[in-house]
Amino acid sequence: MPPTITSNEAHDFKAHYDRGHSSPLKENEEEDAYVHRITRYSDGTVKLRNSNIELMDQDILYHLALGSESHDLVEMFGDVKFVCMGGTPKRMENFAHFIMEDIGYKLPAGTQLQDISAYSYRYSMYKVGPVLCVSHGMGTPSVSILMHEMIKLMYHAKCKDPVFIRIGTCGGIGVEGGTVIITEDALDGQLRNSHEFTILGQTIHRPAKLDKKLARELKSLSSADDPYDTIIGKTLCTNDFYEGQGRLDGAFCEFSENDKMAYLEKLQEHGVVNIEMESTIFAALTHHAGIKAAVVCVALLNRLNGDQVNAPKEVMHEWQQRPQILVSRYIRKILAQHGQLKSLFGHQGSIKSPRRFKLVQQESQAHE
Ligand code: R2B
Ligand code: URA
Repeated sequence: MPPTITSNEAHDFKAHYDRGHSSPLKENEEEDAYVHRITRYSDGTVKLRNSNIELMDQDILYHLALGSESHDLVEMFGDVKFVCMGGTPKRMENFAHFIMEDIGYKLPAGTQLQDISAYSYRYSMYKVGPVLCVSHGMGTPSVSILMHEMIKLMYHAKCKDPVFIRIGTCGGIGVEGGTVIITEDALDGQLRNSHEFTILGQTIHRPAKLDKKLARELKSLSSADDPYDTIIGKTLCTNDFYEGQGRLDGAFCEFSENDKMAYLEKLQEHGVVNIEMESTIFAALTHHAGIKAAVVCVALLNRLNGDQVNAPKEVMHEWQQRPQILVSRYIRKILAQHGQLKSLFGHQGSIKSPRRFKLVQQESQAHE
């Protein structure tokens, strides 16, 4: 019998923990097994840690412009295996087109990708078969709202063992612009591997744990032929881009360049290789929901050399494709393992000959 989920799982988990453990490794395994037990039904579908939801007549996912009774969420999203999130609507739209091409997913003739959450005016969402591409905005509050609704969406849609991956940008520490960084541990501003929540006026921490095996698997998919490095390291997550990341170029700055460099060097000694603004909440909420997750970012600059993001637009555009390429390799690999990849070799959607397609397009445009 699965345990009944009480409204006070913090105590539940503490009691479980207080029974005494010998090694940290064992503690980790036990914690993972416990979280898995309370977040999955036996068929792998997502179980919520909130019994209020199933008692509600309907659940409106307000910021996604979706509802459990207004939409057939099982029909719309039941096949989702990968949820890829990134900051901007445009990047996620680009990723949706990229992954569509890469996994050889065909839309029915005459249809095109649509922003499913367009009417929310908050986040954007594109679905390409088993891949959901969602924008999450900037900073932890924005991600937090989205994560609650995405996890509930997984539950309502009866998705089985979904994997969440954040594809983002960051500042590198001691790494060059264009380097791809897979997060090993997400740290908050005080270098704690957790995310701090204030709930009913109380401060609580939830571990900001990502799936280490998934991080290694992603790293293994980087190629010696990639004209850039892909590394694994610790990520600092801040609540601000300027003072919070030790920049000298905000509207305010009350520390010296020496203070800034000493701070960045301290981070480096701690194994921190990049700074961004979403990883702790993303890691804490996926971990709390028992969802396997990873964060893959590209560095837009090396913060040891400066603060301004000033690489040319085309260069930045190419850099931002790099995490997408890695994640796409992973998705292709998993789909291929499950015999769900239509073609591994340069699939062109419904285009038989790209050269002839181009000619036909040019011909049509000439008659516009
Ligand atoms: C990276 O880039 C954004 C700030 O420019 C923020 O969302 C992040 O994590
Ligand atoms: N995103 C950040 O949060 N920091 C940077 O320096 C660059 C991108």
